[in-house]
Amino acid sequence: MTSKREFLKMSVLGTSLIGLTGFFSKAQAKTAVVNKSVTTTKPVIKPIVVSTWNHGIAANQVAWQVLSDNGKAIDAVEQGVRVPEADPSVMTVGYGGYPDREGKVTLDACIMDENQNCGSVAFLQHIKHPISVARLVMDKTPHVMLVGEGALAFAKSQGFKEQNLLTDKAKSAWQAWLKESKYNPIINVENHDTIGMLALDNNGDLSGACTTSGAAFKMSGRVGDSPIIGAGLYVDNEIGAATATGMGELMIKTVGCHLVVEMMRQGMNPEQACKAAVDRIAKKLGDYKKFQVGFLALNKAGEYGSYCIQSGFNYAVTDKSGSKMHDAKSIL
Ligand code: SD4
Repeated sequence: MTSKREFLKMSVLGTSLIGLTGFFSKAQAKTAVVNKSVTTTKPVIKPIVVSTWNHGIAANQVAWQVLSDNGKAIDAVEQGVRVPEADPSVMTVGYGGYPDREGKVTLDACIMDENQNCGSVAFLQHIKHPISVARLVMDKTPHVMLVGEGALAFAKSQGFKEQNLLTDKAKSAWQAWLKESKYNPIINVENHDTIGMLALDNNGDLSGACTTSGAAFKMSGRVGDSPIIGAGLYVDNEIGAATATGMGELMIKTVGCHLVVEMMRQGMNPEQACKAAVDRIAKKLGDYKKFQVGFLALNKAGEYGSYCIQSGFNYAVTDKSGSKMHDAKSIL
């Protein structure tokens, strides 16, 4: 007898579900429709890696080395996002990131694989590579998310070394900000650069990673969308994956990346799904024009797309043909 898993595999191959209700029970048929996978007549583009912003090019190159060597998507995204985490010139991710209003660099990151495994850290200080701590939360603990002191203690137990993440440049920016101390939590084109990365490997498996120092000069203890599974990142290996950048509070309120993946499940292509999530945010939030939110999605067929509120969001795509930057479409 056909198991549910085998049946779902058949739907990936394009088997029509219509008319099967006589063969399967009503409940089975409903599950199959709800879980319908991305089907395509075009050849699958793999491997492929996509990531947010200009720093995505350097990050994708490292991810590509893993993918082109037949490596797993989960390893590719972890290795890829470590590049901006270590780069002090990227002032919104990892080492060199802008601090909170108390001058502390606090990092958020999460990672998710093709089997729905995920790991996350939030409000983590003194550790240069939060994504690798998140990976170990996924691989070595029974939990999904560790925060603050607990996340730091876990990182240290795994051999990570504490270091000062506040560079002179970030410290000067914070000191300049302190003169007015005006807390204006608008994340717009001047104040965002989280890296979110999605990859499809040669095996056809999807994974994603997202890492950030969050909103500059945020309140101490503030956590954004980037370490929250469903908000800043989501992966469903039957359908596709999504990641986000911009004002995290808006992604959390709408569980934005989960929404994008669910829209793809309903048949939208990646760009349409990202637009649907941006439109949802715009509809729920009267003054959306003040904010920036950008989604980036990749489906099981290796098709990608993006959408944002403000123009200016771009993303990097790397596949067999090389690397290229794309401008996301926007409402404004
Ligand atoms: C946050 N979404 O913490 C992040 C900020 C961001 O590029 O995207 N920065 O809200």
